Amino acid sequence: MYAQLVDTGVKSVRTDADLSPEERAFQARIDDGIKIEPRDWMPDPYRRTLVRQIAQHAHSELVGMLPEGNWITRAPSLKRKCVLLAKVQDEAGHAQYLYSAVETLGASRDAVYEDMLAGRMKYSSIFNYPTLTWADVGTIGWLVDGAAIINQIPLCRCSYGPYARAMVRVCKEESFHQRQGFDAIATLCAGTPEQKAMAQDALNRWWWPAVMMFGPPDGESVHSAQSAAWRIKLFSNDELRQKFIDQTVPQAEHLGLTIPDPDLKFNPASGHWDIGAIDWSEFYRVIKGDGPCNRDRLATRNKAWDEGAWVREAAVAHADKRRAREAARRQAA
Ligand code: FAQ
Repeated sequence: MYAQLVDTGVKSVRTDADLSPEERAFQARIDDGIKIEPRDWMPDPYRRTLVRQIAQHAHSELVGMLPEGNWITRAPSLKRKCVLLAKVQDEAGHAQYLYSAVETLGASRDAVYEDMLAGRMKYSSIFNYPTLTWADVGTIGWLVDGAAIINQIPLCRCSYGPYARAMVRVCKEESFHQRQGFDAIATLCAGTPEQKAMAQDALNRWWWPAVMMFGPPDGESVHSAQSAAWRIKLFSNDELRQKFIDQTVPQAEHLGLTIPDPDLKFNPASGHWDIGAIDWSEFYRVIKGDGPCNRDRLATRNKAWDEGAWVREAAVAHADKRRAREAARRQAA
């Protein structure tokens, strides 16, 4: 069952003539803006696309706890430590909502998770970069959560009900995360020259990976056309990337930081900021498993999974015991 639920890559949009009557009715519901719910009929490729995207999203939240988690014991003040603890915990919560959404599609949470642990399923490229200084933590909030919100706000209106509803709360929390990151960086920028230099160094290292987070350019995006037809994607990778750039450049200017792109310039004709060439070879290297931290991240997640086996077993034993006790009580009544 599970093997049939993993997306094998939908490369083009099927035309109306290719669709069965059921598929045509399904597409009409989507075109009318009606949400698809777990018990509704849906074509297998739609289900597989959602399992792939939502599971990858869930894995990203969970692996995304590691770079910032690295700084919980070294946060510069009690206030920053409390904020960071709460933020990292929120990301675990996001993963839980998303794994629950995956389960509504008939896939098992353990199966998709084990696929990630074995390197068969992806998580976001951005979490394969190291957090070398405290400024990296603020920069993740500012840029990575900032990018995540831009990508995820449209998902609140996507066609699959459980995914759309999960995104509403996630986006509210991400918005708080983005502001706390901006606040941490603003504090560094208003501090000593060394602190400001630390913020600039973090921006230099995170800018391009954040720009790449939105996925390959539209011309190379394998899934975009079909996902747009199914209203899973409401904007293209490049459209969202441009939105992020237009939003972030003035923020960097406000902070007195320089975006590490000598070709960055405002284009009065388009009303957008134009950027220099993106090094897509780096992106493809990272998503194939060869980024600076890919091996570390997977090793850490595998270790936690193995060492947590007894917790999972105890939870199942406890649930079985409660269920048996409840059944006995009902029989006696
Ligand atoms: N990293 O055809 P497309 C966060 C893959 S959450 C790795 O364009 P699609 C919160 C893609 O999977 C961040 N792989 O694909 C937080 C596909 O490979 P596949 C995660 C990537 O799905 C903050 C191939 O390239 N957010 O940050 C990436 O239509 C702070 C071709 O690409 C989501 O997952 C990438 N960046 O569009 C947590 C949002 N980009 O699957 C902690 C939901 C592309 O065929 C701390 N996902 N690929 O093997 C989406 O919106 C979409 O899946 C995209 C990709 C836009 C990411």
